Amino acid sequence: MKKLAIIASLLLVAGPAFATVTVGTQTTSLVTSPVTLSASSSPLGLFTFALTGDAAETLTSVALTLTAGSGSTVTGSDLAQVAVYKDANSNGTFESGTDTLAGSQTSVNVGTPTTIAVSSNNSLTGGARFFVTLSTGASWSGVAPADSLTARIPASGIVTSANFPNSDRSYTSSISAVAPVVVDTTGPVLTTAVMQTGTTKNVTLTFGEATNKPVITAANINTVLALSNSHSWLNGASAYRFRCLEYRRKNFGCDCGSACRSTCHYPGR
Ligand SMILES: [Ca+2]
Repeated sequence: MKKLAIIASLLLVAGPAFATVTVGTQTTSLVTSPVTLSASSSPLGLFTFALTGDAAETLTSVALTLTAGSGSTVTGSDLAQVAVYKDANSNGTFESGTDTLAGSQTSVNVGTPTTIAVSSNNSLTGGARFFVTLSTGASWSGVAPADSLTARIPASGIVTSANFPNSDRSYTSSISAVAPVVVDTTGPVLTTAVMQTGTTKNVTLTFGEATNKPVITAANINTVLALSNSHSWLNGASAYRFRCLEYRRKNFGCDCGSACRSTCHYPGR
C-alpha cells in the first residue's frame, strides 16, 4: 500500500501537461516550378507554414538546407541572406514590404543546414503563419556554370519554445540565376560583292548575317561601300550610277527610288 501511495503522489505531481504547439499548415513549398533570380535580389518566398500555441509559445528557429544544382558551383557567399517573416496581414501571401521580419541569417551554408534564429514577431498565440525566404548576393551569377540550388526544411528544422512541430520536408523547385544577355558587338560581314558584266550591271552584295544598318543612300554609299582607286558609286553629285542593290539578307537598306524598283530583286518576289 505504501508503494502505491508513492506512485499515486508522483502521478499527481507530474499532472500539469506540457505546453504544445500544433501545426496549422505543414511546410509548403512556394517554388513549385523553376524560377530565376537576379543578383542582389529581393527576398524570394521559399516555404510557408502555420503554427498554433496553446499558451505563450514562440517560434525559436528555422533550419534551411540549400543544395547546389547539378553542375553549379554556388556557395554561401553568393547569397545575401535567408530569413523568416511573419504573415503580418494574415493573407497567406508573402509580401516583403508588408510582412514583418522575424529573424535572418547572413552567414548562409550550401550543402549543410543554415539555422535562422527567430527572436521577434514570433508569438504563436492564436496561430501564426511564417515564410522562409532567400535573397541572392551581388556575386549570384548566370555565367556558366550558372548558380542554381534547391531548398528544403530538414526534419525537426522548425523549433518552438515547446516542441518540434512536424515538417513534411518539402522541397523547392530549382532556383537559378538569370542567364546573361549576350550582346552581339560584331557587325555583319560583307562576304561577296559581285558585279554583272551584261547591259544591266547589277551588283550583288551578300552579308554573313541579317542586317538593318546602315541604310544606304547616295550620301553615304561611297563611305559604307568604298571602292578601290577612288571610284564612285555616283554619277556626278548624287545620281546613282548603279541600278539597284539586290537583297540577299533581310532589311538591307535600298534607296533606289521608284525608277529602279522594277529591277530590284526582293526576296520572295
Ligand atoms: Ca502577407
